[in-house]
Amino acid sequence: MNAAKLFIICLENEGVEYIFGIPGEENLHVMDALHDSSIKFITVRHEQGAAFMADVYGRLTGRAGVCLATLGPGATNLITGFADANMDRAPIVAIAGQGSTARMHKESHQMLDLVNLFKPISKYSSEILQPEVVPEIVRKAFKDAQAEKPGGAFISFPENIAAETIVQNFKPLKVQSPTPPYPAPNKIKQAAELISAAHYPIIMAGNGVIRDKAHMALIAFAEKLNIPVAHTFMAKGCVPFSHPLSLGTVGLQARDYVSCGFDRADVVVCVGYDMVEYHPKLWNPKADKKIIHIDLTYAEVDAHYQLEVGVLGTIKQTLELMSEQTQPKSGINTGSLRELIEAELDNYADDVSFPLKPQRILYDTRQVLADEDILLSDVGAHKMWIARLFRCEHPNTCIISNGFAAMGIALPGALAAKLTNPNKRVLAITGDAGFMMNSQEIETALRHKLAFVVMIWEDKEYGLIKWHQQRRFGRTGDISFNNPDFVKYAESLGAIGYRVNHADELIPTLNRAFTDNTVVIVDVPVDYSENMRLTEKLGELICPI
Ligand SMILES: Cc1ncc(C[n+]2csc(CCOP(=O)(O)OP(=O)(O)O)c2C)c(N)n1
Repeated sequence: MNAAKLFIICLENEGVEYIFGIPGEENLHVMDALHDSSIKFITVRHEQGAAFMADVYGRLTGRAGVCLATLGPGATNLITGFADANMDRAPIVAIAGQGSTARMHKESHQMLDLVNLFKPISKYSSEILQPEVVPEIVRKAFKDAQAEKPGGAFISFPENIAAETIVQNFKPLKVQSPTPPYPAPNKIKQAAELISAAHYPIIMAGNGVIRDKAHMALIAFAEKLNIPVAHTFMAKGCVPFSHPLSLGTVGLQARDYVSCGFDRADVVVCVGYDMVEYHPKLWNPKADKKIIHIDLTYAEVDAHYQLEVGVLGTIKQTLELMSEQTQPKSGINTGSLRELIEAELDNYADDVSFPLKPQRILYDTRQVLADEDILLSDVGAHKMWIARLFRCEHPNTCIISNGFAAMGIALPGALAAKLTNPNKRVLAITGDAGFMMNSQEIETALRHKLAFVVMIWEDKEYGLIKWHQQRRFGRTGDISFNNPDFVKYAESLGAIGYRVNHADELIPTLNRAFTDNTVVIVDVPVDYSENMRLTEKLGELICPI
């Protein structure tokens, strides 16, 4: 057996089902070993697509998504999707071929120091320099990638080492994951006393709640103590939008209705919260809130995130123990904030203006998608609207990248979502710019018979950047471009394309797209004049009592 074969056996041992990637000259042995394996290789059209697929696979399953590239340019193409997974806390393992160790000490064709290139964007980055260490490196990569907070692990595999014959009988290592600490009783007591004495506590839930599968415990905790819950973009669904204690999504880098809840709060209970998404300065500008940090990992240091109490342990256990010792709150009314968001959506239910308003698009989208279906957002102005207004009822049914926030994730992400959830309908919503960044993966999806719908919000501009320019400087520039005819573009790839020409066409078009059972592009012209209208409205926001 050669080292490449042992490597693949180790990946099987980790439960790897798919590798997303592009084969290259320097990983011929690894690719060849895959022929005798249960692992399915998904050949993609750009390594960035492979990394985004592995990113979303990791986010949805909690198990590391795996992507593969060749050395040099193949590996550098992985970087954006890999960094996105790392900062969105999605477990990912990237494997790159590497030139022979006999040419590492000098300038050589396509050779880069990949281990150091990946170091700042990963939790672990290493190179296999002798066949015997394959089991340890693979195990460590998966363990690190999957442990809280999950992220990226990178393995460089030089071609001559992959080809080397292994003389001894090396086997994969036992798969073990760390057991989280039991929350310390004195910390639970302190936190419970703080909440009991609070005038207006509020919960800020982050994506850690979903990763720890603690959403039911969170809902029970909030209900028992009658404390309202706000959540970040990536935690959408940790408490159902329809829940009376749900304050909705925070994270628009501006004030929103939910900010009123934070203004009032004296104690903020941060559960699985990650400041990479929403900086504490935005919700704790005077650094005067009493903060309780509940998570599997200790808090990041920040002048606006100084803790009163930090409780480390599984989120479920912590919340259960705390609720037993905390006095329930009374008289907290969250209704008015929720009603504002609901009214905002409902007001546009019958809006027939064209191009379509973001509110109308999201109202109609919710009519078509079942609560369990999966919506993936790309990055742009559309993401802000989705985060604010898309009514999400369950965890992992509205996937937003809000750590690294890289454009181009939604389409390859939809492929991974369909692969992992074949019985759910999957919709990617993307701007026209983000769509063009990875649209080549439509061919990959078609080849693998993975059916999903991609809705493009077409404005022929970098919409979010225009919004920022308008807001900051009152004038705009260098943000316009032309698009292909998206219907013909879809058809040229073998997919189906529709263009919505009237507001009332959106629902029937989406319904039809889902029954087409292939990759379908739905081109929806969007009216982004609503962006500045929203800025103005929120700028004048007076908090309801
Ligand atoms: C890879 C990448 N490049 C650039 C950015 C910065 N950026 C964020 S949103 C945006 C514009 C997105 O335009 P589009 O995809 O058309 O969506 P829209 O804002 O119009 O909804 C840009 C350039 C980014 N987040 N990611």
